Amino acid sequence: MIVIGSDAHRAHHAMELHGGSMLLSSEGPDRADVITTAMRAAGYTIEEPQPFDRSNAERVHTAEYLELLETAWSRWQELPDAGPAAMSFSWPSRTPNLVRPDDLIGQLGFHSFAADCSIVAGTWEAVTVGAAMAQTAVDRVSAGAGAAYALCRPPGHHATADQFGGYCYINNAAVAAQRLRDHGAERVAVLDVDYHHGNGTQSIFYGRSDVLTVSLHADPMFEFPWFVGHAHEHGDDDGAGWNLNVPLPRATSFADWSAALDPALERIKRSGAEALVVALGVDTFAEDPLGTFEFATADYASMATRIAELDMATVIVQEGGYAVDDIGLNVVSFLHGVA
Ligand code: SP5
Ligand code: ZN
Repeated sequence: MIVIGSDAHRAHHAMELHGGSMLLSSEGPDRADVITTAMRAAGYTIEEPQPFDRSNAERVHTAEYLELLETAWSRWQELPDAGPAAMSFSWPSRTPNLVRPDDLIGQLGFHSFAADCSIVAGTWEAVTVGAAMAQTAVDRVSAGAGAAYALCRPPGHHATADQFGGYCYINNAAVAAQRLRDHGAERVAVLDVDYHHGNGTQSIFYGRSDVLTVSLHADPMFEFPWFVGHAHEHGDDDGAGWNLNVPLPRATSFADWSAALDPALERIKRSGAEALVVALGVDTFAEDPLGTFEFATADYASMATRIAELDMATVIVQEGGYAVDDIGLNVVSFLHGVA
């Protein structure tokens, strides 16, 4: 198994609105540091990514959105009352014909959808190196490696073409899927196993049939990202029939989740996809402070073994997982199951 990682993620630790206060985010550097330590202990060698390919990211994100991510922190510094993290206090209402404002705070609102997410000094560095990991993992798989894992941090699957949220800024799974397409795969499937719905990935490919998006997740009737992630969302236009959501109840066991995986794997087989991207969140773990599912460490190996039975070239990108003490063992369990 090829593993791509970097310490550049440490530059990013944002703030999030929690219980009415701005707190240091649950999505912190310790997550990737613990995964790195566990992987090295398990004998994996971690390779640095190649430089970030911005043109590839611009195929799934708008240029003006990436530019905001890149410049927001320095623009924020110029504000007289700049606090420790750049974020808006106002988001677009349900109104057609929205206009992107010139003002930084207005643009931060225009380009985000959740107050669990903000921009700090190292955000751009971390998110571009994270996307570069996904890109390098794709390049290795396109060159013939069976599977590669990108230790991305922060995660990506909530980020849409032009909005950050859910701790996500650049959608690494979407970047990977697009790059696999651009390297010649006629069709690509994304399987999102994070506890939360992969709303960003869904939305980026919602009108396209060349990238199948499949997500198993906590029902948005009770869980973030709310509003989307329902079973009736099948895709639009050319993408009609190319999105599959499997919302699941609170406290879902691995046995029940695994049964729900059957139709998802069948859909991927039937799609004719030539490559697979797995958006690997381990916030389905029983001890996860953000989740309600009841998975054990060994379940990630079972999950991976079932996915590996698809026998497809596979790029795995790291998404959520906040039970930091166990996150490394859970990821290693998954990777062992793939091999
Ligand atoms: C990638 C991913 O798993 N994103 C999840 C984003 C969920 N954000 C909302 C979390 C609300 C709970 N906040 C708890 C903070 C405790 N420090
Ligand atoms: Zn999650």
